[in-house]
Amino acid sequence: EEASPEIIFRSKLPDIAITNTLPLHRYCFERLPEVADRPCLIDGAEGTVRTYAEVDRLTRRLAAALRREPLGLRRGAVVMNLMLNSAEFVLSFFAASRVGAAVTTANPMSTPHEIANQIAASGATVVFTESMAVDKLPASAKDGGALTVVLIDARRDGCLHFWDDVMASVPDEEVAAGDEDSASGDGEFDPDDVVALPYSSGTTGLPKGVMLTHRSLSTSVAQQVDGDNPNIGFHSGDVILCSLPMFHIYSLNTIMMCGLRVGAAIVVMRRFALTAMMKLVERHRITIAPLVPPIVVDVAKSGEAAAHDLSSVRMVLSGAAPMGKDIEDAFMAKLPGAVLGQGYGMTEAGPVLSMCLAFAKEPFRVKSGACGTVVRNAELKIIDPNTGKSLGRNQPGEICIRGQQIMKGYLNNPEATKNTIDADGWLHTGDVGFVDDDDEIFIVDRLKEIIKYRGFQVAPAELEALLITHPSIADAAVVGKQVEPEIGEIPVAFVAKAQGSELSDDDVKQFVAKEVIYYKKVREVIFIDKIPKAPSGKILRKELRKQLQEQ
Ligand code: AYL
Repeated sequence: EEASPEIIFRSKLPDIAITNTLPLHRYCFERLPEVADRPCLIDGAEGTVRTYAEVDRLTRRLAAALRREPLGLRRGAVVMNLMLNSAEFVLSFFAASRVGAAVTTANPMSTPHEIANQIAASGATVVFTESMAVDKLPASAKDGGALTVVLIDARRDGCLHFWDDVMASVPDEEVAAGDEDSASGDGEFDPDDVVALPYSSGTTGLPKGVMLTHRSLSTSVAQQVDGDNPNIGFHSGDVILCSLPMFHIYSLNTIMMCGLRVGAAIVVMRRFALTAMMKLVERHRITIAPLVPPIVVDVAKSGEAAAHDLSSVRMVLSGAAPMGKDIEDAFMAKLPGAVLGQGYGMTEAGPVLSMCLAFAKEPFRVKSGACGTVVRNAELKIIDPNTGKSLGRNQPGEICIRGQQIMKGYLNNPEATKNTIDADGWLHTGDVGFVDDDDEIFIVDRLKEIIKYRGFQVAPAELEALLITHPSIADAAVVGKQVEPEIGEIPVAFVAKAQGSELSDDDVKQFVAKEVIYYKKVREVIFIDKIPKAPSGKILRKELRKQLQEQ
């Protein structure tokens, strides 16, 4: 039987020549000679400015410190960034890149249990963190090895202080040694080395380490901001708001890496807060605001927008969760001078699959509610989830992506990798969408289990594994429930009680709340006799979701 040809969608922008064999820090700072004296990182709270030359110099100093004792990091090492947004986050990320190490990122609000899991799974031996998280760290790294803790905001016994102990330990003449051409101290570098290791549950199961390499991330950045007509027309005169957490791939890639690549100024907010954000827009004349749908809703609903001069903003990006046409329209009424559009990403995809073409330097007309067109230098197809056959325009199916930007695979998990990236190199997203007659992508559903609470991932498998450890719970299943757009979805637990148990829904909620970060909390509990399952043992989530809708 002849295989029918695949239907492949491409960007409307032509492919460009992409150099993706440089270490990521060199790629992101490639324009350093031109932008050396321009503002690079602006501290939102303090207003202090560090130039590109200063940031570059500081990452070299930190890299030198990482190479020496007591840190002694080499190519292949793993460092954890466990902090809210800060200059130190950026410095440790690029210092790690310089020594050939990978950075695994995590939310400092995580529980001790979650942090210990990620440290053990990633093999991190050094943690950059802050006071709010330091007491939650495990006593040691993987297999009882030493865990070195670098604190950015306090001094404490048993920890190194970022500035006083680590940065100050390097003699000036050693800083320049960070200049050599390779990423690692020993002169070895491979573009397929892992540089970022965020955790994501992907289409199924528990969170897994997503191996993003120097090659994949520089390709992704190039697809967004390189070329004569970049898909996102950022430039060195831009002032980019960084209110989304850098421990998440959206901010790490589209704000931090893309912002540095173009030589823009990045205004670093420790964490998002609506009023503070508007004040910063005014104070620094912010031109670019990358947001997530819940924040777009906050702004659209807030009476405060009118009290601030937000006229400097020319571009508002939204991504990481669905945003409907009505929200887009309500927001635009508040910021008529800006272009609002969506990017669609998935950690495993490098992360950006598609980006709004109204952001291009030479913009295209786009439709409200679309989440962009596939990025250049990549291929996208829509497949029938049952047959695997590729579908034409306007036919919804599973979105698949191929290109050099996608992950190398899941860390130490070839099985999960094989289930996500097929033999032909296509990454299967678990998202359902279609491509319309103008090459715009619309996402309409999700095949995968994942729940999105304000843009953050909640993996049902993680909550189910926890729930069934409760002695009064015989079986459990967790699905997402659509709620107000400020939140998106909440995790709802279906629980089958053990025989004779008096368990209440509050008992269940509190049991979970003790072990997980706030956005993974079970917000509703439904008791049920038996969890519906296929003969294979797979939970029939569709049935449970249907039950929720009928509630
Ligand atoms: P993860 N519309 C609908 N759903 C979306 C969208 C969107 N615009 N973007 C992401 N998702 C969902 O790994 C979708 O289900 O990465 C996708 O598979 O935390 C899942 O979220 C992936 O969640 C950008 C813009 C990065 C967006 C991103 C997304 C990162 C979210 C960089 O510039």
